[in-house]
Amino acid sequence: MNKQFKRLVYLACILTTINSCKKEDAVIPEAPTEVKGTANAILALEAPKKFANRNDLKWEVVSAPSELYRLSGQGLTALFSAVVKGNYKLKVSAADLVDTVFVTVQQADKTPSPYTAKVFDYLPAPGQFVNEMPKYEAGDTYESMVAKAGKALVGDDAGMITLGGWGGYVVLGFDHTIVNVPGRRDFRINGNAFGANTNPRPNAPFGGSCEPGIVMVAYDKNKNGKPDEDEWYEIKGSGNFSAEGELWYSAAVGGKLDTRTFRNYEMTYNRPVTEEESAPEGSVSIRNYILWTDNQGQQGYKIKNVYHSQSYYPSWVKDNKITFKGIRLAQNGIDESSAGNYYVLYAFRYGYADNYPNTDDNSGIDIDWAIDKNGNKVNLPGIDFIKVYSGVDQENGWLGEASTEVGRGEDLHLLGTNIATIEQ
Ligand SMILES: [Ca+2]
Ligand SMILES: [Ca+2]
Ligand SMILES: [Ca+2]
Ligand SMILES: [Ca+2]
Repeated sequence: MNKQFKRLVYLACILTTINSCKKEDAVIPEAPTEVKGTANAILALEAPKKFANRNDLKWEVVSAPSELYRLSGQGLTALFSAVVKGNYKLKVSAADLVDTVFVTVQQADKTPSPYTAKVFDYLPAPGQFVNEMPKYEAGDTYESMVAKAGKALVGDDAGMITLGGWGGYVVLGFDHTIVNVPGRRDFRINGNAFGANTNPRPNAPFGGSCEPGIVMVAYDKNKNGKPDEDEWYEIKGSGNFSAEGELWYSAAVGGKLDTRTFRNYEMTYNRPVTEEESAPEGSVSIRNYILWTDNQGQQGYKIKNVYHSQSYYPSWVKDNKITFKGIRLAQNGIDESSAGNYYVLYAFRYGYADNYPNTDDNSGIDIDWAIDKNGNKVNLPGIDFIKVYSGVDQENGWLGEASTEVGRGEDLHLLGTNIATIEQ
């Protein structure tokens, strides 16, 4: 019995072996890999099975109906996004092993809007336009103020909101993914920056009212339509590590501005103890208005000016202090009259909101400028969410504090705007 059983097992083994041998040897022509996707969305691709054990994969686009796409290969997977519908032919290879992936990109059911579609979060730091842009009314809460910021920034007749002084922020999103097209800038966030007409400085670089807002980006990795657990990346603007490369740097040093850049800055603003004008001097209504402290051991007061009498502290905030965190840029406002009456706020070279006029190429931002928290460049296929926060802490005499204004955001590809990048 025992002997017979062993024999059966032996035969079964042989049969199994032959069977699996047959499978391996059979030359079954592989059907080409075909994938369907939607325009202005991120599509996750997987390499065909035969690449399973390879770690030297290369992903390429062989033919496409438009240049406006991004393919970010990451080993056996890749992320693909395209602005235009049509048929894209991709090549996957690992040395001599080659295969083709066909991607059919269809238009989304709803035509995507090139403009900001939603505001998710809003908290300005104290500033002279806070409680005015958007307008605070008795009873407003954090939620209703976020909704008001949304009302201001969404739609064809979008207006402007203030982020207040350093650290104040807004988080917004689009109804589609903005594709990171290689070699081109991909979006801009409108502001109200403009150039000075009568700057007395000879051969001055571009300046006037430039109030750079630092830009962060994220894509909706967990695909729930919200910027929740998705990682944020910093757009590495020209002055995010140092202002030494800015054309006005030596003038700012000469003007005794604080030209230091802090990468991990924190600033706390305290609720003002009074809103009543004390003894006005020139443009100053209350000199010791809002007490602030920072994580560099410094402290001081924000000034209230005579032009804006409402509270500069966000009235819907119940806490008696607000702390903001982020990068603090070098001060860029130079008193070119040396008499306190002609401040020129100079532009950083690129990479910010409200830093160059909306019509200027340098207000365009390339998603390829994004870096992760360790400072490494990231290869993003596109983005869904944008955060902007005021980047400069400075009081500019009668002009008041530097404060980023934010208008609507624009997807440059959907608007047909082609702006070449600046290689970093
Ligand atoms: Ca790009
Ligand atoms: Ca501005
Ligand atoms: Ca999400
Ligand atoms: Ca401003």
